[in-house]
Amino acid sequence: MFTEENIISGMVAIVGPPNAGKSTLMNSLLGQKISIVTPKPQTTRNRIMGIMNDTDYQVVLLDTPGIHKAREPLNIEMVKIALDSLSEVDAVLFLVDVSLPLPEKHKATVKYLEGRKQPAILILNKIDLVDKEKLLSLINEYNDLFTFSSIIPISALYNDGTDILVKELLKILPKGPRLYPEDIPTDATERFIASEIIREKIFLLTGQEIPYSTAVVIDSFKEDEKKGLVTIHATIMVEKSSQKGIIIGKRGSKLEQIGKNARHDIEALLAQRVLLKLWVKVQKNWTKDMRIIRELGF
Ligand SMILES: Nc1nc2c(ncn2[C@@H]2O[C@H](COP(=O)(O)OP(=O)(O)OP(=O)(O)O)[C@@H](O)[C@H]2O)c(=O)[nH]1
Ligand SMILES: [Mg+2]
Repeated sequence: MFTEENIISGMVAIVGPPNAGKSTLMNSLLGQKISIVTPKPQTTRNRIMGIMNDTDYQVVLLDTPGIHKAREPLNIEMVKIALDSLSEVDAVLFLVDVSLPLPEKHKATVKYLEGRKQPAILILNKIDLVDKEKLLSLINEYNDLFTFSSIIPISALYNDGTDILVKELLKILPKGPRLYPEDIPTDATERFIASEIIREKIFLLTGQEIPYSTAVVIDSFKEDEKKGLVTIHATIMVEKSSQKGIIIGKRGSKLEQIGKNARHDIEALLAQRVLLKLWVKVQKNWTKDMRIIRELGF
């Protein structure tokens, strides 16, 4: 029997360059979608918690924004969130995309792991895209950079190798009581996840700088239990009026599509019918304004 005091219990940060598959891995380990995923880099902007529970362990995962060379205030804040998460955790999963060569900038990123006492596992993700030889040469290159406690090739998308990853992770985490109740998969509110789902649809349905110039604010979130209906009002903030036009689209078609796709996923999340009303507002250069960035909850 495992008592509440002697289970394996730890916090784990998933860090790495943008687009490596960090959010995909978190969702895959949880068996449910908590973090949004898109093919575009810099999708995740916050620290998103996902909690894995079993009879003999609790692993609290922190999905983080991609670590990159940031210039704009919003990006600097995102990288800070990722790096700060390193100080909160018992272990680090450093995730990279093996279909890309090991660039100079990864070498700089690995430096952030140096001098820390927590163990770090190197996760080579997207192995479905490369052959074994490429994998072996990458393993050698990373071994020269840093002493990882282990190196695990996986495909987060196809859930391949993730069982081995969990086994390795449980070996390096401490024992202790659960940090969170057993029945909650995340500390994120439904409100926050709804705003992220809307942002995901914007990332998927718009191009160029638009995704990076948008933020989503939930203005109201009202549940009518009798009707089994949740009414959500949300504002999409953009930086320029030209972007407002693009998000709205011809006769409102783009905004309608964003709303429709988002509503579909939010209904699945809440297991209720959802009425989603979206507005678009210009908030000049908000990505450069620390005050607004803070107001948005970063
Ligand atoms: N082929 C393949 N694609 C993957 C795999 N894992 C993730 N992807 C894809 O890679 C893209 C980025 O995935 P995300 O999970 O959003 O990556 P991320 O590291 O969270 O990205 P940011 O939040 O932007 O830093 C998406 O298109 C995923 O479907 C994988 O194992 N194989
Ligand atoms: Mg992500």
